[in-house]
Amino acid sequence: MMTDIATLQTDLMGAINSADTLDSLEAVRIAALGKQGSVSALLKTMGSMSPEERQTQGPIINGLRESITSALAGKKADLETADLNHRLASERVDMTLPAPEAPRGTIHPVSQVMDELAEIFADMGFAVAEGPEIEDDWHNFTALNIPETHPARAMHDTFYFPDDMARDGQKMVLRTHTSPVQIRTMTSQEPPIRIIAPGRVYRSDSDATHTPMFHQIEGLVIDKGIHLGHLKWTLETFLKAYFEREDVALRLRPSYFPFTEPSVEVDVGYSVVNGKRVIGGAEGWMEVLGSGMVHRKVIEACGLDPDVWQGFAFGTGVDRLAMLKYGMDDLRAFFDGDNRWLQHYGFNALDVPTLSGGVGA
Ligand code: 2NM
Repeated sequence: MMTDIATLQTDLMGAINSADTLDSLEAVRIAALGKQGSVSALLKTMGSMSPEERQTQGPIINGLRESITSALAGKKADLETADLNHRLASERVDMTLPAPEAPRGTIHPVSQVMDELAEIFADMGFAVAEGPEIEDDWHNFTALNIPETHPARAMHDTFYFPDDMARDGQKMVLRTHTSPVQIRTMTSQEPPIRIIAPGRVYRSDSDATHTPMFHQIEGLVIDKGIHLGHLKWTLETFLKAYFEREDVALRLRPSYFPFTEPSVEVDVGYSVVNGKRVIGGAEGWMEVLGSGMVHRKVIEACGLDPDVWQGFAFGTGVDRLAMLKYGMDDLRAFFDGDNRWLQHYGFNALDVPTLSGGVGA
């Protein structure tokens, strides 16, 4: 029995030492300590031993188990270290290698278009304003003349936060438009105001043409004596600069928004070239913007006197503007993060959009 155990110990130690992979070491462990293992079999024999026999054999068998267990653990650690060292050596990146010919990353079309828009409006004297994406009910709805029961609240498919996240008794929402940024600007800055507010907005709506997050840009002008003529000139100048052509025809249609009176929807003329709609000409009309004269109740809600200050506002979808200018036809691909799409539609990081160089250059 003693020699059996000594032989088993020598054999197992040999097998452990010569195991050169984690898999072959695991095979040795199972052969020794697994359910059907040789050491496990010895441990089981202790149950049928006489007390005297157990007193002499017990420590020997347990000693065997302990030494095999610790030899296995030691060898496992060695193999893991060797494995890691091998990977560290073979997966090393040579930082002295030359950089790839061209940068691999691209500017997302949404970022590119936002830069172009900021550039165009900067030229007309507009500053860029930003605000929180998590808004309170007052800034997102109430100040915009959208009271509790107004159907526009349902129209907006709002993502509401749970009641216990209310702040100052205000229910919190993911902003459904960037208009709360205009409200924040009117309540914190003295007119005259000329701003654009680009950014992410959220609506609980998802299908082939709607994503629950999308990008909007809104503009606001507040000054004395502002009228619909200023609105029309601004939008026409913007659309011609953005689409980079002079033959952009505008069609203004009366509409309704709670925050503007009168409200105006703006269509642009398009023509069909190689089966695709291209802005310019007037074969058909396509809606691109919502706008209007800021409602006097909105001006009042922001603490301004509507008999002194007037203004206009407008809003549109950045993702849709990008699709129209650069010919993408699937909105959902914008947010898939598929590098092949970005390689195709993305922009070179070194092309800075400027008006003089052509914003789409
Ligand atoms: C639109 C259409 C029409 C708008 C109004 C305001 C504010 F804050 F001044 F009242 N901000 N944005 C507005 C007006 C937005 O988007 C389609």
